[in-house]
Amino acid sequence: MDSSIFDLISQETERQKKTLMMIPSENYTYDEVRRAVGSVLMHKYAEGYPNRRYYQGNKIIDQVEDLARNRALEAFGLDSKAWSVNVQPHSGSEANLAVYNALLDVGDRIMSMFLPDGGHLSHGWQVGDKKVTLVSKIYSVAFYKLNPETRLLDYEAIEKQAEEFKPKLMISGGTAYPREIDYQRLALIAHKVGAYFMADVAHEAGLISAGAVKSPFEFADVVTMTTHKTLRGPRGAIIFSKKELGEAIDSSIIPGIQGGPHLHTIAGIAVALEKTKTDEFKKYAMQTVVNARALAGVLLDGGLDVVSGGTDKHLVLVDLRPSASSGWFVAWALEAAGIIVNRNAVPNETASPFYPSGIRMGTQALTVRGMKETEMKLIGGWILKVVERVGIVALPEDKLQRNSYLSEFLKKIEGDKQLSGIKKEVEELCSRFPVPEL
Ligand code: DSN
Repeated sequence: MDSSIFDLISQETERQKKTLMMIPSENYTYDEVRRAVGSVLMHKYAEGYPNRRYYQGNKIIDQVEDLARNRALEAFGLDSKAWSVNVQPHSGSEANLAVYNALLDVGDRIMSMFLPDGGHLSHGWQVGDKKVTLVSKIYSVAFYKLNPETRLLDYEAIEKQAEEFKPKLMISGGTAYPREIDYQRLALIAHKVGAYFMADVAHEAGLISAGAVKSPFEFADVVTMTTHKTLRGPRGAIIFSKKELGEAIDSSIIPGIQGGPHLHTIAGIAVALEKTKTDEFKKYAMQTVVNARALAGVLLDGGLDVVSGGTDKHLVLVDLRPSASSGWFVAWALEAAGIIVNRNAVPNETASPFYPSGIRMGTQALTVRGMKETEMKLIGGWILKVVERVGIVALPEDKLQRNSYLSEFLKKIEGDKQLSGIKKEVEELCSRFPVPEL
């Protein structure tokens, strides 16, 4: 036994049990998924697709991938005559890249959401003229922004921009937009200017499958998602496309950008997809949204600037500037209190990506533990106390740029009695709501 690694895995298991997992892109998966992902399927090479492999010995493997594909269609209520599905992307970014590679030529135009407003790196992010992503080097990308007042998508402005920019691909979705997206409206805009419409629902996938938020499938040409967020599967991704685009997307994955599929992961995805059919999963998805709304309400009542005034899904975004703080201070102080969130850019961001102005929180993993509105009130109350405490113990903003800053600040919060008091309460709550199957 490699005790170096397995000791670390044990420590990480304990950390996951004793702290509140509130990063909206994380979740606890199922024991069966962990077993599938750790199975002998990882020994097999299977370039190609079921019944069209470049390697021998794939009769069983083909059944695994077919099961995953069929379950993916079922999980989202899709007809195999109208939709194709590819379960091989190794990640969400590769899924998106495969779509661009299939549908676009070098230099073609993409229109996607501005990253600090809640978009995603893989949608072609560039900083001014600085092309920081491969996608921005290959394609010409323009970003739509949120209305700066409401911090909501401004469909009229998007329409105007699309008419001027004339993208070949319009993308919705990202990582930090807490509200429902009007997929019908975006599809209309995209199709009016002759663009494909791709909905990236990495965050919402599980909620969509359960009917807890709107589905893009009626309107989009392509839908991409990761499998490990609200969907509760292993790390991976899926591409759904209108039937006529399926062949191009399959070829774009292999030989386009990937080699052998990770069948162990695909088996884990299949297990997670089957679970979406259960009443338990549907209840989890609905309660996740109820919990996020409850959490947002507590934070709003406590005087925090909850972006857009609330949420329609699993995530809550807080702009800390009106509280005279920053995501950097608060995320570390919350960690000292056993509450794991991530610091995040917010709409109208004025700070740098490494020291952004907000924090982003999700309720999906808390809900998996069985927590409900009562617990959200408790947790929201702790978050408010931590923000208040940071206001007292934080170092001046100008120190943010110093290398020694983190250790200085951590030392300060390490011995802080109020934070360690909350940490004890968090551990007590965690022991009352154990993580299932861990
Ligand atoms: N890193 C994911 C998130 O946190 O939303 C997106 O890739």
